[in-house]
Amino acid sequence: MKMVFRWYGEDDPVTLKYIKQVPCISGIVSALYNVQVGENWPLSKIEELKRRVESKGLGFEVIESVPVHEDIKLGLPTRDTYIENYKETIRNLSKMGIKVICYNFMPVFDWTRSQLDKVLDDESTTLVYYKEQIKDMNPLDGSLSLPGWDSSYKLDELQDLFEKYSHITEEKLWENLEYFLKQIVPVAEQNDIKMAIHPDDPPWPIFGLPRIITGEKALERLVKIYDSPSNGLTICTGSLGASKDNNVVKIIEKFTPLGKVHFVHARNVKLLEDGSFEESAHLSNCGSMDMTEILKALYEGGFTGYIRPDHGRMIWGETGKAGYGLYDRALGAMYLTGIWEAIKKQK
Ligand code: DNO
Repeated sequence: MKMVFRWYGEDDPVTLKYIKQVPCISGIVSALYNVQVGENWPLSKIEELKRRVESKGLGFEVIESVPVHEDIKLGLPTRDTYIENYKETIRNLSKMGIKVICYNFMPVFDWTRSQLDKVLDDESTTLVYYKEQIKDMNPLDGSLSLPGWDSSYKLDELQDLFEKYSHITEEKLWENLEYFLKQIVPVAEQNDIKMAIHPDDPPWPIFGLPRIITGEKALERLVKIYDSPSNGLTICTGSLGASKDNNVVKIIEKFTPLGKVHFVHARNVKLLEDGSFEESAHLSNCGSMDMTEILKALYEGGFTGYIRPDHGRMIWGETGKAGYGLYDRALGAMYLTGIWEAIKKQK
């Protein structure tokens, strides 16, 4: 496995220099943040990012994410233009040495939490999803700003999107995903790129919008849409693990030996009685996920892909992008690397 770290580009307070100082990190996961969703990623901009990352002695082989335009998810006639752009982006990324592209198919909102700064007993802060809080939230209120909330939408655009999605059943969303993949995957295959879909986070419908990449059955259906090593998965332990219905270890045991797991987001979540959850430190006894079992399943399945520590708490007074500070993620990366080393040496 290759341990990588997410970096949000020049504006990220966590610098490449600091990331490089975490000894287990071999590469960066990033994206072009100033290209509009649906537009083609220009070669020159990708090259610039690659140069920046590599100049610090870090690898650059994973993109998270190339976002999918809503018209593709909605199956609108305009989708074909956006799909062509996506193909061009795949070709350009391949030219720059990218091996894995992470993407998701969540309507409108990406990952969603109800609070970003829940204070824990140890006075660190973390991201949480409390069902009670979500119940009282109205995305059309306009003043909400949480991760995954695309603040570039104006209120009327958001209303329009909600109206359009009111006609999209889960089955229809699957059809639109299938249409997309059947065009994208062959291009990825020709260009030696592995597409890795990220599960929906949380893995259930929110605000009346459909969500389909929710668990084992969905992943099975996904890989069957187009049988190719380029049609694969990002296993996000915290997203899948947020639902009691998902057995993350079993999911890993199933898909890793099939060569479908290209990217792993490793993080822990503490599940609460009512189906809510809190993000915790990576350590197994801080949450509901058993990281040793997770890594064992990957190891035994022959995993050779990329893995990154996922959201951490904000600790030691660090400020910045909630969940994406340096300290707790670095602790997580070292912890995961330690487990991996121990598993490997015992074999
Ligand atoms: C959350 C992330 C997600 C992820 C996208 C993948 O922190 O794991 O935002 O980047 O959903 O497409």
